[in-house]
Amino acid sequence: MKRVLLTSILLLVLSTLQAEDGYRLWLRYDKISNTALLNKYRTAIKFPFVVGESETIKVAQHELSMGLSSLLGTTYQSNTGSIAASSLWCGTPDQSSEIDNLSSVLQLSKVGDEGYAIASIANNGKKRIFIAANTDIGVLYGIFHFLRLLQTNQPIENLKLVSAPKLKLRMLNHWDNLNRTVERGYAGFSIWDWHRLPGYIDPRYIDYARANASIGINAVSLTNVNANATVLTRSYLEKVKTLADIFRPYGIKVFLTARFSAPAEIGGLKTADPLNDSVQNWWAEKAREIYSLIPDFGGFLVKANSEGQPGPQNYGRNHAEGANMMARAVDPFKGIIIWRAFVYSNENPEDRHKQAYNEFVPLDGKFDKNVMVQVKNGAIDFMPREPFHPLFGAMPRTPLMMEFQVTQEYLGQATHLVYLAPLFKEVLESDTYSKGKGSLVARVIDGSLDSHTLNGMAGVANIGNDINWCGHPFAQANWYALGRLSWDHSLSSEQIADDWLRMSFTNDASFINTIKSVMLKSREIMVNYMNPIGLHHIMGTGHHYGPAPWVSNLNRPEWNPVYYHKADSVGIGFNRTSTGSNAIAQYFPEAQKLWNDINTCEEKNLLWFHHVPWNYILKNKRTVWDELCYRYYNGSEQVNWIIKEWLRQRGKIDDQRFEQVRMLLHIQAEEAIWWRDACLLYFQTFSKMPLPPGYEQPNKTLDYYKKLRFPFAPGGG
Ligand code: BDP
Repeated sequence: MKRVLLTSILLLVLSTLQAEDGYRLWLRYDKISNTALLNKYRTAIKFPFVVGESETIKVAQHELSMGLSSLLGTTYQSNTGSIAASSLWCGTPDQSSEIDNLSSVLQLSKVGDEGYAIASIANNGKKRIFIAANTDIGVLYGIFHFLRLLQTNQPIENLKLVSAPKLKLRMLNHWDNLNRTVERGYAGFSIWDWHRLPGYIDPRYIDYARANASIGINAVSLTNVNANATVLTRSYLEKVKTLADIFRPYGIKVFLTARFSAPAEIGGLKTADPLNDSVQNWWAEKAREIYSLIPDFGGFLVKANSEGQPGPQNYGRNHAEGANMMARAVDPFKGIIIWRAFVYSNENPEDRHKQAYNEFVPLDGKFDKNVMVQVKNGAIDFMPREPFHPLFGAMPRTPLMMEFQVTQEYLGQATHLVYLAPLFKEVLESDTYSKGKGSLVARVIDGSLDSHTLNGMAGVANIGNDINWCGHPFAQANWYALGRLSWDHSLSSEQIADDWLRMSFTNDASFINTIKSVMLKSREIMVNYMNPIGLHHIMGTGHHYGPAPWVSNLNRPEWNPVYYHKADSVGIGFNRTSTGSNAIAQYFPEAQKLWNDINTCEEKNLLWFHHVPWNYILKNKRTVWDELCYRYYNGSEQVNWIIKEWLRQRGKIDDQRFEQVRMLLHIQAEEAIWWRDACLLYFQTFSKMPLPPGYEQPNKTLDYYKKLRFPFAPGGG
């Protein structure tokens, strides 16, 4: 008897422990611990009804029943019980005459195809909460919002809110290979189990779709941009169809990456020339085949003539000719082509910063109407900090889509705690000045600046088959932030962090306040210990982990860190002003003016745009060398501050994630010192200046750092 009891206690302990492995993401729905609030919610919510029959409505009913039952600790089964006594009605005007009658009070004219309204309204003598939308997917999004209000312990007495997405395409780009490795993936293998699809449906696909729908993500590209044509063969398309069928009720469209040479590789043609009739027919046929399986297929995402990928230039054609040929194949089915602007070439001696702009701006206005050009946030490559890409604002006749990187390739991968919303916001709120002051990047990509109806934002996913999806428990916040900002780029980083923390951990105010402040500072801390004052691209070769500013022997000049920092006996930094590469001329005059003059260029971008003497005195009276030392040391010390704050949270959250984060933070602290010492020791060989007094001397040599090797670092794809 005793043993049975002990075993069940052990099992209980184990199961509670297992429950906090991070799998549930921000959709934990744990019972509300504040009893007064719990009672209020229970009183306010009776007999929920979600009206309708569609697959999406079924999903919505299920989510609502599950969410309410779990949060409120008592069974709520939607659409059972008395509709007259119901106090929570969800649906569309088409399905519910009550909602139809209230559509102007609910302001449904403002919510469009995907938005929703949530309002408390006295109706037939009863106070009810309505979650209403014009479409079923809007109802599902509204239900997720309502559940979020409960999860974050918000009042629900007098609700009156209207929400509609600012962007049409809210997308995750997976860089997943068919063999399940993930290029730049740090959270295990791909969640797409290609080998066992279409027969075996991993329940994870459904949880993935739920998580995306809960933050409004409505498009996913399944495969690596360094594409494999095999995914376009029949047997793989059947697998893709299964995923598309699973995602459809959640409002998610599937895209595939298309290898430009596919007609030759899998189609038996001699060429992939976009102006060749048989090539055009091949793509048209392929599109027909795909749409016969997946009628709402989103379209293709294409990386062409970039880093060795095939493309139209192999046949003397330009990017528009390539993109338009594919666009015409998917156009009859309302598909789109997302063509990436991430191009640069080692044969081009021009500053890499300038190459995409030079290539694409002349093509503005030449793309078909169903082509979007996807532009990385900065002109180099997802660095910890980059000024916004000069293409934003420079192609008014082409819908430009934002590409952020959620997977932290250059930001500590899945080991460092770095909250990316501040990075995303910094870019979105940058002023391109393309149409005068206030021409923010956000307004370029949401289509409002240049009146584009196609618009969107994508994030390179950080998702893998690790039990917690993203490797680092806090990396989930970056997936979450990408979704929330794609829906509404005016949300603050703080609001998003607040919601995420409450939903993922606890509503305990002291935990929220402290850890929110950690999250909000984390990106700047990392910039300081990795890439202060505008340094960039000084990471290790291939795996991109850790510092290697000394690398100078790679074949392609623009792959060498020395190309970017240009440290020499005089100073450090890349002169991109009018006396240097003049990349700055690609920006509109106001931005140019700010950055061209060393006196007005913000310190955070200094070495991005200027080659600055080591002893140049900054506004804060420190020399450039002293400032670098200050930043590197400050950044690494700040990681210790994060650790201190984290240790104070013991007991406020589950031990499992507490310990996981604690261990990762210790690695982060060691690696911050690695960055600091390796970079400063190396740059010191040029500056020949000592560390300012009071700084602890590095305890390893530059040679030690240079010899470090990481043959099996993850993410190689
Ligand atoms: C770089 C990655 C590389 C990607 C490339 C891209 O290192 O793996 O293929 O971006 O965006 O940052 O195409």
